[in-house]
Amino acid sequence: MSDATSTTDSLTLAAAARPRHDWRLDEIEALFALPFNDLLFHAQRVHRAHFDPNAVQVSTLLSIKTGACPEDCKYCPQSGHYSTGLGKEKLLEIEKVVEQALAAREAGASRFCMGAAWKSPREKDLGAVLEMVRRVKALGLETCMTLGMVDNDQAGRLAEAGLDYYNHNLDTSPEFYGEIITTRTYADRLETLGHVREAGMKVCSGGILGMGEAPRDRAALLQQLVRLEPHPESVPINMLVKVPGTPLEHVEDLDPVEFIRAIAVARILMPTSHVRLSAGREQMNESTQALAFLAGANSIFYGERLLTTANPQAERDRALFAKLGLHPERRDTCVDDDRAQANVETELARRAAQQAAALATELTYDASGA
Ligand code: SAM
Ligand code: DTB
Ligand code: SF4
Repeated sequence: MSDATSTTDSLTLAAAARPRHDWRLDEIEALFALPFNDLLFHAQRVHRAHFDPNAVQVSTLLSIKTGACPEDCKYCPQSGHYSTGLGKEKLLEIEKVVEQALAAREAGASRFCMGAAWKSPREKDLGAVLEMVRRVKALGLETCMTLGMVDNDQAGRLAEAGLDYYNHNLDTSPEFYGEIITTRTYADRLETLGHVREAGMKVCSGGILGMGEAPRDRAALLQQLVRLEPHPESVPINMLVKVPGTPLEHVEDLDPVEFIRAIAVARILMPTSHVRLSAGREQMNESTQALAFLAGANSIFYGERLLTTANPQAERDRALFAKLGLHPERRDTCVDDDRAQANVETELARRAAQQAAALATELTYDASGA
């Protein structure tokens, strides 16, 4: 064994035993520079110390408010600064959200993530958002929201309504950040993450790769994430989805091997966090996805849509899981199973009654018009 490998051996074993927050940039860069096989071996070993290596957490995403966002994130199809063909939509009705959550539960998701294209939630929308959390949670699903920046009071109210996770990404390194977003600062993002943590919610925070960043930016992003105490419970690693009309539409592709390296390093640095192979799977082949799971990714978005772009069809993911011998991870218990089942039945009965009432109105209207 070479000296470099044995040093990494003791570093990664120690990291697996006691998560660290003080990784230096040169240490992180050294992990990135390992021979690929060594890196994957270390990552897999750390992964196995904390997780069932064949279990993958499954979340489904829903955009509850799409488009016309005031922020200028260069990667994002929902920014009002770019012409991507997305119109401005209103906040979805609560019933529509519950309907989609029921479908996600039926399809096997354990977490339901709701995203809004806001700088931050407005008071007039918060009541409906809180009700969405309560209703989705009652179905026995874990709940996650991503609504932009939140203050202490908003975070507290979301937590009180039963929100389990709040997603707010750092996106990239502090050094590259200004090239991508000018309308909110890195410090703003860290402040929101602080409010989420103080309110007692779990933190979901990660970034996007393939935006034209340098290798050092990928290491520096991970360094920022590991500085959070505790580490984010959920770390989404997105591969940029290049959407026509956004300024990053024509950026050069990131080599998939570099993407897998970042997943493996994230796994080593944050040994007890779920690392999510997030946006970009629709553009990835099965082998790249298999390597991502080997590197320690243990969460995905499941269902044919992310927020506004495509994700693999559920059927394709089920086939991939079967091929790789993976299984969905069981959710954390949020409400007890019997109560969740009773709530699901109440929601289904409510839906059936609404449909019957709508049909009756239609028939009455037809009859009176005849
Ligand atoms: N508006 C909220 C915010 O940004 O705080 C929440 C929704 S936003 C769409 C959630 C995350 O999706 C972003 O932070 C970014 O990491 C990711 N994202 C957005 N567009 C993407 C793209 N084209 N490719 C990959 N990830 C993307
Ligand atoms: C995250 O890190 N990725 C998700 C979720 N958190 C909200 C969003 C991906 C969005 C991809 C582009 C789109 O579909 O609009
Ligand atoms: Fe708005 Fe979020 Fe898109 Fe940025 S990433 S433009 S904040 S929806």
